[in-house]
Amino acid sequence: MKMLMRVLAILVISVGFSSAKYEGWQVWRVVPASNAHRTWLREIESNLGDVLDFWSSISKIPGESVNIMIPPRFQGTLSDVMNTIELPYKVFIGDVGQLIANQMLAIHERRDREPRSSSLANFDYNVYHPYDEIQQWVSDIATEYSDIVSPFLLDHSYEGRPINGFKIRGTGSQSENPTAVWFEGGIHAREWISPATVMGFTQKLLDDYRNGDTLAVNMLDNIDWYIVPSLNVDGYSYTWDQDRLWRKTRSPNQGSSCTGKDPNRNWAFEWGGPGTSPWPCSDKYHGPEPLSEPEVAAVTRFLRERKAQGQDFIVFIDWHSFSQKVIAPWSYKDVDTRTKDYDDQMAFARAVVDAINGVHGKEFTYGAGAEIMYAAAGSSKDFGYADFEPTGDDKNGGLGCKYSYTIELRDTGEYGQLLPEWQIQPSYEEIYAAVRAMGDHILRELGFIA
Ligand code: 0X9
Ligand code: ZN
Repeated sequence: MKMLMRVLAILVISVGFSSAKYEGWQVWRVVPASNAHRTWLREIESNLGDVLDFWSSISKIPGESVNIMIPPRFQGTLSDVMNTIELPYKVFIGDVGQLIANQMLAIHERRDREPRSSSLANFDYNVYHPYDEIQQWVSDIATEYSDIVSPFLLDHSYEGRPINGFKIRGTGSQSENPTAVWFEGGIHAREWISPATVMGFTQKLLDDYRNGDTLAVNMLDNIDWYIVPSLNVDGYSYTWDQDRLWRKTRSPNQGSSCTGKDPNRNWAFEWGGPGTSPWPCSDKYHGPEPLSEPEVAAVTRFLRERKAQGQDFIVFIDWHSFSQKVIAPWSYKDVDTRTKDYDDQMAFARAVVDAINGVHGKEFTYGAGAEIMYAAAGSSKDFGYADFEPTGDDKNGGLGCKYSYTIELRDTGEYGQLLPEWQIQPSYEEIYAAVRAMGDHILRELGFIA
C-alpha cells in the first residue's frame, strides 16, 4: 500500500496541480467505519490533498461521511485503493463539470432573458446573485427601511471591492448600546447558499417587523443586528467569473503560484494550530500571520471597536455550507473541547435545530466543533467566543460572545457546494425560523420576554 501511495504522489508531481476545470471530476461519498479507514483517509488527504478536493473534512465521528471531489486521472487508482482497504464509496456527483456548466448556463440564460432587477421590489430572493447585486441589495434595503436599517462600509477587500454591511435597530429601541448579534455570510467563496440565505431571512425579518409581528418587533427593538451578507467578496466574484469551486480569499502568496488563504483559519485567536495548513496551496492555508486577510482583519477591528465602545455581543454566527450542522466552540484543540458555557450553548443550538426541523423537516446536528467534526484553529467561532481583552490590540482575545457558532446550511452532500437554486427558498425559510428561535432564546435570557 505504501508503494501505491508513492505512485499516486509521483503522479501528482508529474501532472501538476489541479486546473480550475472540472470536466469529468466526480464527487465520491465514503463512510469510514473504523479508525483504520480514517487513518487511510488522512493518509490520502496528506498525500493528495492538493489534487483532490475534500468537500468535507474527515470527521472524528465514526460513520460520518466524507465527500471527496476527484479528478478523472485519479479515479481509477483511487478506486483500486478504496477496494484494497475495503472502504466502499458511492459516486454522488458523476460529472462536476457538467453540473456546473448546466447550472451556470441556466443562470446566464435567465439573466440574459430577464431585465436586471432595478429595485428592491423586484429583487428575486430565490436565485443566486453576483457580487455587485448583493452590495446593491444592501443599499436598497437601507433605503427602503431607512427608519431601521443603517448601512456601513466594513472595509475594502484585498482586490479593492467594497464590503457592505448594515445594522438593524428597531424604532422602539430604548438603549444607546443594546446587546447585539453579528451575522456574517460568504466567508467561503463557493458556499453560495450562505449569502442567499442571509438575504432571504433578513427580508422576512424586516417584513415581519413592518407588519407588527410581536417577536420580530421585540427582536429588533431590543437587540442590534449587524449583518454582512458576503464577506469574502473577491473569492465570491472569482467563483462567478473563473472557478465556481474556489474557497479561499484571492491575495497572492509570496514564493508560491497558489493564491489565497482560508479566511476561516486566519482569525487571531489560537491561529495556526490543528486543522490548519502552512502551505499556500492548501485550502486550509492559515496565511503568513493572523489577520493577514483584510476581510478578516476588518471584521475583527469592527467588532472590537463596537465592544470597546460598550456594546456587548450575545450571538455571533458565521454562515457556511454544507453539512447541516450547528457548531459551537471550541475548535482550536483536539481535547477538552467543551467550553464552560457548553450546556447553555447546547440548549441554544437545540432550539435552533428544532426550529429548522419544524419548517421542512431537515435534520441538523449540533455540538462542539472539535468534538463533532474536526479541529480548526483560527476559526471565526472561537474568536467570537473567546474572552474580550480590552487592552490588547486586534490580535488579542476575542469578542466574548456566549452564543458563537458556525452554522453549516444545506445539504448533506447530494449537491454539496452546488446547491440548486430551487433550494434557496426552503433554506431561508427554515433558517428564518432558526433566527426567530435565536431571538426568542436571547430575549428570554436578557429578560425582555418571559
Ligand atoms: O472547515 C471549515 O472552515 C468549516 N467547514 S466548511 O466546509 N464550510 O469549510 C467548519 C468549521 C467548523 N469548526 C470545526 N469543525 N471545528
Ligand atoms: Zn465554509
